[in-house]
Amino acid sequence: MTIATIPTAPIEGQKPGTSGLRKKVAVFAEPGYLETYTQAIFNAIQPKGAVLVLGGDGRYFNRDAMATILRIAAANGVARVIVGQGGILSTPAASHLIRTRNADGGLILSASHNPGGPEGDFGLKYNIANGGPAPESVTDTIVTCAEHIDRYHILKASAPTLDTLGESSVGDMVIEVVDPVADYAALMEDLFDFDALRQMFAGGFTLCFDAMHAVTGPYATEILERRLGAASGSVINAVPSEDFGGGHPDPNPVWAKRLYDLMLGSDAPDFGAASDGDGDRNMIMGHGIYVTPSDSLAVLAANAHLVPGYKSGISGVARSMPTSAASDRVAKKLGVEAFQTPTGWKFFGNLLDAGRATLCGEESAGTGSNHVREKDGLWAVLMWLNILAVRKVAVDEVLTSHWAEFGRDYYSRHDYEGITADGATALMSALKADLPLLPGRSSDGMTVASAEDFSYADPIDGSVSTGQGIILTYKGGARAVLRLSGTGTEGATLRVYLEQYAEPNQAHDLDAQIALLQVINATTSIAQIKHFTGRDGPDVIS
Ligand code: VG1
Ligand code: CO
Repeated sequence: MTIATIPTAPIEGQKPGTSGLRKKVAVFAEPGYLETYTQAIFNAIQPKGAVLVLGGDGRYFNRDAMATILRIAAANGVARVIVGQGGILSTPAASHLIRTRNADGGLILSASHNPGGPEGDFGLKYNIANGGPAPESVTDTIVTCAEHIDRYHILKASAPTLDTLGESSVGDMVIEVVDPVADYAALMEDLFDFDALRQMFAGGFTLCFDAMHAVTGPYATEILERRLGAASGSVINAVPSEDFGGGHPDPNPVWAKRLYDLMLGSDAPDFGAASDGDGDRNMIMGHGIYVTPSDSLAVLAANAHLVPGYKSGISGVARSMPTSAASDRVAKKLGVEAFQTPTGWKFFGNLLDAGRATLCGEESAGTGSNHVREKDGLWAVLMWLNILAVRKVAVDEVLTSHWAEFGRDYYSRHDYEGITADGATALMSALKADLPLLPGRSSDGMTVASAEDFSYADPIDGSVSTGQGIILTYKGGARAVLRLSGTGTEGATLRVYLEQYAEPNQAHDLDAQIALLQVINATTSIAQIKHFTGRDGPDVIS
């Protein structure tokens, strides 16, 4: 095996964000950049003799990056790499493969919901042996290695194409190309009542699943159409493309507008859903109704016992801090633990491993369980379908009956995209400086009850993560959270999360933006959003 050792310069500021390292394709494609960062990961994890899983969402640069990573892996003594055919693995399927094959870890090539193509984004994320995103202790080591690196090792021979199933080798390393869908689909068959679902579709139940030209196309077609019998064509935008058909593969009312409009129109099917670039997010809709991800988590928690994989109940529910309190109310009623973690799936890993939480969710359309260690878009869709098959009611009835029992947490997220980094930092600093003065302050009919800069102590390993966002709790059951995005690649994005609780006997049929008007106005003025961003309103409301 002939290895080249190539001098390289340290790379600074490569701290992974909320979910791995994301940069413009042009940055990843700079000579030596991907090579150096990959070597930094290997310096951190010491992969001699290791078994790794490798897959990506198929975006532009996926194949080139994979060929480079395979050559560097071989030169670093990796024993075996398990790769999805064509370089494809959805994020939850990669997580499952790491677990089921007892791999030492995995590399996932994706920038998730960020746009793709030559002008778009690329990303690289390292997952650990439990199948989940590396915790901060590991990513901190990778950053240190990147800052001190002076060479990388790469096999001189080229890597094989990844189109043929089976084993081959480069140098001393075995490359095993597997069907990206098979193991994942088998896991779904274990968790859900496929017979009941087949009967539901045979009985005329209709569905539209928007794969957004991203990685879930092949998974959704196999599971929903082939195995469950949904009508052919139920999965739309099913063929993955390198630039996601020019859109953002982000399943929300803005980017999945075609589906959104279809579901609100008179010809809507019974159920609508979408997933993102790498298949870990979900959007759920019924005829005439959009289910917020926060409500979805609460509904799944309340109904999980109806699904075979969770029939003995759940141990706890974890939600990210900006996610609404709806799931806390369900946990309380079930008598199970409720956790509030920082944004990002990596914070759920310890709770899932320790059996403290069974279901987890984020307001950003991420829902999942202990079946893998990533959020899982298709899993969320199958949870909903299984619950509908058992309860034999429509999505809107599931929601209205949930609200009648638990009350409704009106919820919305306002994003100010592409603002200046200086303005964004100044806004957060001013808010932090004001924190002690905010309790008791009134604005637009709302009074601040408490204000905090969220920090999280992991209940399992005690690690502490500070500065995770500002929480403003208002009197009367309202809350606002402000934080800066950690996944963008241009300027800064301010996320403002807004919620208002309505008791079981209060109105549940208001438009969310109307129900939230006071908390929106109060937060806009207290955080001086117009002043610091120069914007009159958000770019994206979801
Ligand atoms: C966003 C979401 C967060 C999610 C992350 C990764 O992060 O808000 O909830 O975990 O994306 O999701 P941020 O820092 O931009 O708010 V994905 O589907 O990219 O893996
Ligand atoms: Co994603």
